[in-house]
Amino acid sequence: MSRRLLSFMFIVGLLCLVGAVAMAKEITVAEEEARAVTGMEVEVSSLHHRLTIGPHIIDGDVGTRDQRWISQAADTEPWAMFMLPEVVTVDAVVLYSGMDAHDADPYIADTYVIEAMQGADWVQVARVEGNLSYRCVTAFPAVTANAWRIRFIKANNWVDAVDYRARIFEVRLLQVK
Ligand SMILES: [Ca+2]
Repeated sequence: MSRRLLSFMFIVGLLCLVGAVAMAKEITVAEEEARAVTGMEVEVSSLHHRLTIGPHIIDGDVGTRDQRWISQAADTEPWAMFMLPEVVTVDAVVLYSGMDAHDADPYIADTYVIEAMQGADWVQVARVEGNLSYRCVTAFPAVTANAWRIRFIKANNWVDAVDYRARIFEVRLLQVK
């Protein structure tokens, strides 16, 4: 067997191993529900109208239109902040967004950053770009904090780009247990 073939087989084997590890880390909805941080308060940058309030994104309902937070059209970089009475250690965030609770909906949150308060500063722990999934799971190295924030850089991927509204069904911070 040539060295080139051996190298190729080694690389293929390595890729399979990396793939298997990535698969093993997939977070199921059951795991997400079991690990979701509770007892949070939420504050948001703006409201589309008086019924599209911030607490809707932590009410446990991930698929009902009327149970979303929707930000104001003119708020070009909306954000949602989550505050806790004590620190929690979190290693993933699940965000449900869009209009009709299905993948590739044009109103899904496209690009956003997840931040944790460290000392007096917001520190970025993850960035999502080009999201097309109604349920978007973002895993990152565990961070301990009592305040978290999601800043939407491109709050939806509607091509006309005249509508900057974030349409968020639910946000879950997943606690390391
Ligand atoms: Ca909800």
